[in-house]
Amino acid sequence: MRTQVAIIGGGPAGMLLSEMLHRAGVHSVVLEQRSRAYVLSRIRAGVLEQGTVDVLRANGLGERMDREGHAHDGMKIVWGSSDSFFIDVYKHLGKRFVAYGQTNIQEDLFAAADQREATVLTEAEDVQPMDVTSERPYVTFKYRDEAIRLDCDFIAGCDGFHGVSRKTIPQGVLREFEKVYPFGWLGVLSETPPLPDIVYANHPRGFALASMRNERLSRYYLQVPLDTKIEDWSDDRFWSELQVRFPRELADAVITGASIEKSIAPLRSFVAEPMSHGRLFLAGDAAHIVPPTGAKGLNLAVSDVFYLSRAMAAFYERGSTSLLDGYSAMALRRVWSSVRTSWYLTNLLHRFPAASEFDQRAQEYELTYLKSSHHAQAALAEQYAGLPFEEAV
Ligand code: RFL
Ligand code: PHB
Repeated sequence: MRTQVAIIGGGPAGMLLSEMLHRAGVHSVVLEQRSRAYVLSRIRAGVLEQGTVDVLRANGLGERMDREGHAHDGMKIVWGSSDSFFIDVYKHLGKRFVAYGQTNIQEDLFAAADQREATVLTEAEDVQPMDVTSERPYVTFKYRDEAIRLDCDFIAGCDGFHGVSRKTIPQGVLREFEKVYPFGWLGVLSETPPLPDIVYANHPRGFALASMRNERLSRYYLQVPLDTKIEDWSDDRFWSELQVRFPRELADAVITGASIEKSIAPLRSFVAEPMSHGRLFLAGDAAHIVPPTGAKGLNLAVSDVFYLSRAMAAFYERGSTSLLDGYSAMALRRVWSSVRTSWYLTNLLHRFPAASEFDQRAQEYELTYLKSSHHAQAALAEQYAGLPFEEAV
């Protein structure tokens, strides 16, 4: 088999890259190790930055998002019994967010791929990028018991944190930066009307978050210890713990109901540098992970793909390699900005098991400062909104 770009991983990064390359007249093949049903069953992100929304719209993926997504202006932070402030991203930056599930984006991407009869091979096994530093890289894999070699000009590693692509970059070239947090998030999806705003709560019993997918679908999270077992968390236990962690009037406004999904995710910050090696280019979670506190992971996958598809399009249109050469440095500027913001919000909003009384007081006074300072709120709004995409130079 031969293609121009072999894309490993059919998550949001891989499928969006395939769509954007197609629109630039570049052919790709997507190799995904899981089934489509499995990929669609993963409940993950929900909050899209304006830049992400713009990219999706510009690539024909906005129709259902604009119909079913829920636009909002910012997020609320609450702590203590009643302290709170609203980070008004719209007021400070004129940008809005859209709550629209990653599952829906993934469905929209598969639908668009089907329409253009894209080659998306699911349940591809033993996928392996080969000869990435040569002019003629290729990918080997097994598909329906047949061993296949896919020759290509470039390989895009969009295979998430546990994928194979990053691992082919040799030690000594790759630098990894990592921080693991001593807790996880227990998430519940329920068919109940959400609270009107996204609310992040810092409470002595731990962090809690209220979010949404649409007017009839809510998403809530609780900070839990890493050894938490899902079986120990009945719906009743989840709702009563959530209500304890929110101030009274918000707790009373939470409409509870049966969960339709419940899962636990560990929290981690991770960045791999550089994001390219020879003709292999990493995008999305394959290159970096953020704790979900800033709602940045999917948005970073989209900005990586925006830069990478533009760089590949420039190569095929004009034979220019300068954007490909600069891809890693450009993508990493935005990555580190969001990595830092997610780390900051994680520290601000969670209860760390080993925190000293000093740490606790410092955290409380950081919240007090944020509440009192217009400038601090403007700075946080700018970071939460995500940096604008850089122009091609
Ligand atoms: P994905 O989604 O992990 O997709 C990678 C794909 O690659 C496949 N794969 C392979 N295929 C072939 N061969 C191999 N060897 C392969 N190894 C892996 C996998 O099966 C998979 O299909 O990475 P991608 O595309 O980079 O997308 C990243 C996002 O999924 C991720 O950043 C977000 O979900 C993070 N995230 C959030 N991001 C946001 O922007 N806003 C949010 O509100 C938000 N909330 C969240 C989140 C992530 C969470 N969890 C569970 C980690 C909330 C949670 C709870
Ligand atoms: C979500 O809706 O799933 C969500 C919202 C905000 C976050 C993380 C996840 O910070």
